[in-house]
Amino acid sequence: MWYDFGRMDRYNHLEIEPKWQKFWEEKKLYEAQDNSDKPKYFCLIEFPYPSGAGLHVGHPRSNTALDIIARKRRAEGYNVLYPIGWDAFGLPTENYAIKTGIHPRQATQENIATFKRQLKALGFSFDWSREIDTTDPNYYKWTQWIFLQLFKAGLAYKTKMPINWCLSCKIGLANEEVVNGKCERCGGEVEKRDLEQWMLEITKYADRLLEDLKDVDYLDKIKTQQANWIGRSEGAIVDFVTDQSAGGVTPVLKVFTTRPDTLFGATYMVLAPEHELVDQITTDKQMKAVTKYKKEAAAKTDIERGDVSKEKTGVFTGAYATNPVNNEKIPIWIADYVLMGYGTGAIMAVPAHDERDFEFATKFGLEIREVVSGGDISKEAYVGDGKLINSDLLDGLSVPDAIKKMNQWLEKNKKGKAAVNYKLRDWVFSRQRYWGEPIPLVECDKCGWVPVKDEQLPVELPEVKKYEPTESGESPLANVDEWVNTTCPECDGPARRETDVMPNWAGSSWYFLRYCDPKNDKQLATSDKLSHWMPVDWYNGGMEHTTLHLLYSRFWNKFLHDQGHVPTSEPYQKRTSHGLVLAEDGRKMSKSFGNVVNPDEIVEQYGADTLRVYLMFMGPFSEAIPWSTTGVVGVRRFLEKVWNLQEKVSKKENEEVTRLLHKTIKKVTDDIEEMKYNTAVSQMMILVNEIQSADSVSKDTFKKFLVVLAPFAPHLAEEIWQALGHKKSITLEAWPKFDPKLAKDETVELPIQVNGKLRGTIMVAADLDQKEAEKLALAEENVKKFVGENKIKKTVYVPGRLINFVI
Ligand code: ANZ
Ligand code: ZN
Repeated sequence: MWYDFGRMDRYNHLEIEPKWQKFWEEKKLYEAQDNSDKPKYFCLIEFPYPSGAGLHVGHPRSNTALDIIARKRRAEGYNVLYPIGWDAFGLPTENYAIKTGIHPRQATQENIATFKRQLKALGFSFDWSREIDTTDPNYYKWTQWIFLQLFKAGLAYKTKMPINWCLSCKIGLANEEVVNGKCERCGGEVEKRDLEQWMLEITKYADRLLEDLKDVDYLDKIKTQQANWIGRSEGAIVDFVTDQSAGGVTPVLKVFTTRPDTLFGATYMVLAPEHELVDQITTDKQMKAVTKYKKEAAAKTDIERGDVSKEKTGVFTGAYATNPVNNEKIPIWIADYVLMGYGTGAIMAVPAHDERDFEFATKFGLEIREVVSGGDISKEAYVGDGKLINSDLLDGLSVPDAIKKMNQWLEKNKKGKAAVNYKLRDWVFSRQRYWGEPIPLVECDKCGWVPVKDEQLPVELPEVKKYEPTESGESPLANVDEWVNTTCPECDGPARRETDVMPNWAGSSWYFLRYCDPKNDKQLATSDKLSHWMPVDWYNGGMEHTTLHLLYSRFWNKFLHDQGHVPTSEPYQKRTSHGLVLAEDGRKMSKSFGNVVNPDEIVEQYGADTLRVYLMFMGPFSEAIPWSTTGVVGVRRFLEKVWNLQEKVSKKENEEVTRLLHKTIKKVTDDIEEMKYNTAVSQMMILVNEIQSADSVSKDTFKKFLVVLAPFAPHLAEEIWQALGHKKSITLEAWPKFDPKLAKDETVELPIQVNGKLRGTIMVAADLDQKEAEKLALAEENVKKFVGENKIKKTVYVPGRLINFVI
């Protein structure tokens, strides 16, 4: 007998799981080879932020999904890189330091240790030898180096920016960190403040970031999000000359419009309250009202201002501008529905064809002049088949033609030109905080901003006693005189270090590159290794990161590619996303709701394999699914059944089991590629039930089943595999092939009717598709005869039941 009856006692995950984890690690089974004849495959998950709360059961959903891909690819003969690391700079750790006085580095180390223990207990096939940590000076040295390349290429600049300032966190927030006008982190008040900020000119890459989406395999919804965030609009910039000249200069207002065809319908103009020309053009009489309005607008967030449901407000500046197409004088207003950060911060208002303008004009009694026929001016203004009216040279043209003609006219008469505008803004790359990468620049009175020399990188974070930002809003680093005061790398004169640090998006914008060569201290990675591994073949992460993180990292990769440091222009060939794991009560898991599931407890009680298989089985991968303890127990039962199948192994096996095995191999093979993990698992359950009710299963069938189960439940599969007498890990076993004939559903006798009368039958697969069924049915001799030369008007096909031709 080849198996040991002694093993047939309980399925003891507590004994099995740590044992095989140790075995895999000792054998270095998951270490990726930089030199290998095998084709490479780079699987990537978003590296976690090691929070104090430990691993969340949501993390392993994505990790397991790509672990399954990684394990399958190894079995298919690929040299796989499936790395892991820590995105460890950031606010929670810093706020913890402020509260407890524990250095963020120490807290980070402790959190990493916890995460590492938890991830290892789940048996992921990460290449731990490539572990990276964004807060390690050997890592952030290269983050700083990349920043300097951007600076040297003219893509980093410092400017006063109105930023969202949280009064209690004392930190500048990105727009998406402001939720309903409040700080996303603490819920506190947010106001606008002008602060000097380092900016990265991502807008220079807007076109390519949009254009190159066609070359990558991202889920459609992800491409859409990227495109919407970039927000490309085609239109024109038009110059309106004002009537308020000061000191001999007449201010010219530039507007961006997507509808230059409607210029004859522009009956007034609106400037954003912050527009730089507001004070210059406002008449004395209107100055008081304008100043008051500007103050009120400053207190609102862009989100409030853009809210279409809010009643429109605004004031007249007293000034007029000339509409370049008809020389009409139109009034200039300021209103907060025009945002400074978009286009030119000024618009020509066409109330007949723009909803917001319509509301505004109605409220303030401004003229509404229709210039496109067929539109209901009170609602959706532009109707596709409308023709231009009241528009002189444009009359009778369609909207697209009128846009073209007007753009030509503007250019010819030097009153404007066709233009493309993007919603995408430059990236605010400064944080006035401590726990981030220091920006490696020095300010010298003589030389200005000077990059730190490469040999002097990394610029390490100095020790500080207090982590709070200063009252002035400067970073706590500003208080460390010995660190701040330095010498200029250019002229050796006295100089000061930049005290802002980088935002938490920095380290994650290039980490995939570092995985290719994590220990290199001469460069961020050798070109050989980058060429070997890049691009990432499959990247999975949360939908919440498919806008900014994806855009930022694509930008950095493109820039580094342009500079000759990186082989491909796009970093990720394929990008998918998982849904959240919700709490059993259907809400988000949160400490404050007391509904958090701790993965440690699940691993302890049911085992890592149960957790892994459950996370894949719980529901469609892309959907948010509530946790279910009953579901976990059900999966555990399934694995116990697998365990017990060991008793059934014999030389014999019935046909049904063989057939189902091949079907299962096929389904699991296909489903994994489409991330239909839940149906892959249910197919394996069907097979296991079938074997259980059969007398026996052949060793060959059982082995093949274990190989397809292994990516899901690697510990259990390995245990049984080695119990079957194998000395080598199941990881090294090739992915089984299926026999397409056996994998097919049973064949059925399909009745063929012509005009409802039975004319023949054929043997076909039960799930045959319609096209094939028609072809086969029409080839049948008797059917051929009855159909003859007649035209088939209609075909009714019920797979497995019948096919009927109506002639
Ligand atoms: C005249 C016009 C007539 C407009 C019409 C629209 C319809 P998208 O498509 O999002 O790019 N606009 C321009 N700058 C703005 C700003 N800073 N704040 C608020 N609105 C602004 O939108 C472009 C349109 O939004 C522009 O085209 C402008 O209004 C407005 F029948 O100009 B339009
Ligand atoms: Zn200098």
